[in-house]
Amino acid sequence: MRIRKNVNEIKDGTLLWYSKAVEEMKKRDISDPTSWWYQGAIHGFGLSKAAVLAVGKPWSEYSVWAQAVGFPPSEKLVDSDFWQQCQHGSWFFLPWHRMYLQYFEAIVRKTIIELGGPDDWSLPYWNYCDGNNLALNTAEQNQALHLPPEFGTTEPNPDFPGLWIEERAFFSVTHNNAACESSMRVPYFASTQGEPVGFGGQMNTFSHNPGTFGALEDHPHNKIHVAISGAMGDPNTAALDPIFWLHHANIDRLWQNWIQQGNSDPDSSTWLNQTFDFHDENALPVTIAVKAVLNTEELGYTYSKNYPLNTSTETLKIAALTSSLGANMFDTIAATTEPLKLTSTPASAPIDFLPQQKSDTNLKALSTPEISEPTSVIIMLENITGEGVIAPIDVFIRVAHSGERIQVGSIGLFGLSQASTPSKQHAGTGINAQLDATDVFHTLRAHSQWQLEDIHIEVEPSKALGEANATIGRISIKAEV
Ligand SMILES: [Cu+2]
Repeated sequence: MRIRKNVNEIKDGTLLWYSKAVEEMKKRDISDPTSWWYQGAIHGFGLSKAAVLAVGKPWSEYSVWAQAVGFPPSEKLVDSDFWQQCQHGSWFFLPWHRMYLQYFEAIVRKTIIELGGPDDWSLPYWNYCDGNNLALNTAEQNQALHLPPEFGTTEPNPDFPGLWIEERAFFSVTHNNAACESSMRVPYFASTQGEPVGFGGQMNTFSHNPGTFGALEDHPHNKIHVAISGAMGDPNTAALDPIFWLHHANIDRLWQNWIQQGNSDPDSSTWLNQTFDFHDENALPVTIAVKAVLNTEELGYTYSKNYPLNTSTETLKIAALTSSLGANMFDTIAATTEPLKLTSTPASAPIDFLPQQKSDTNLKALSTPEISEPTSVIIMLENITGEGVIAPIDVFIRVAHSGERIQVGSIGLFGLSQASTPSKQHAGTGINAQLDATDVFHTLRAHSQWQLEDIHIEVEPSKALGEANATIGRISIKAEV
């Protein structure tokens, strides 16, 4: 049994051999399934020339892919069943990425053996969840939020040139963006449209372009992608950053841990029998079904550590929300009437709400401290469309008359451009996100003189937008009824 280890705890040659293998795989032609380029294109491929800023130097999908050996690839390759396959906004997100990692890891291992290295190389994982781990001291927590030094900081680490990518923008993530606990507490895997999202995502068919994300996919997955940003912030280039694979190993580990904690995968045959196509380490095509990847030990690997519940500094927001599921429905109590465009520099924008008449009881329950029954509240941000790579967007509730502002959470728009572009399988209606605002509402209603009509919702990108843009189609507040 191979063990995938925490990157911050390995002392052996794992990263040195990874770096050498990446350099070797980059020398291979983009049409070779074992090349770095082909492996990246399995996730996504695009040739947009729209400029994106990273470390002050503009880049585009085109400029990243033009570095590939054998560029441009043939049309036949681009349109094949092997490229642009990543599953997002879907209950196939977790199994597809597990398959993807497994074949990638085997290709890297074979490359390392050919280079004269060990025959048991395993992909390490980057455990940014430790950034919120109370069992660790502050220095250890902060270390977990930074890329391992081997990947380079503002320039490549000279001993590990293969682990660097020029198009990487930010080097650390915030505690908030690394939050894992609330997703780990969602007790069911799949959800349907309009429900609070499940751990693993929405029941749908092949889903290359995202719409609504599952809990784990939303956070920490998406937020880590856009917090690292650069190539990692765009699904069409993300897998070309060597850190991508360590990020996804952590996501894969969290799925394994979630099952070990007593939760269950879907038993639907639609999910279990869905197949996907890849190439193995000998560049031979393989077709594999979801049901074949549900047990990592049967696949020959496990992880060095489990996710410890109850040790996080994070507030357990989703737990409150999901505990009431089944018994209660959610009803829209207020919504914006016009789309909101994000501003180009970090700035906030107030949104006025028009509370709807029929939800009188909800309004009362939300604004009256005397009513002790907790009412779950969700903020829905829908039809978010735009272009480019945008760092996590912080979402706040502001009380107009007092100016008091409380952060509800943040959203990561990974795959924004793809979700905004109509295609064969996708309407291009953008990304939908939801945030649990229950705690914030209960904090607010404990304050005197508070009225629901008095609140604004503010959104603020955590980094300047640069060339990117985004518009939120509609923001609404839903409460339990
Ligand atoms: Cu990803």
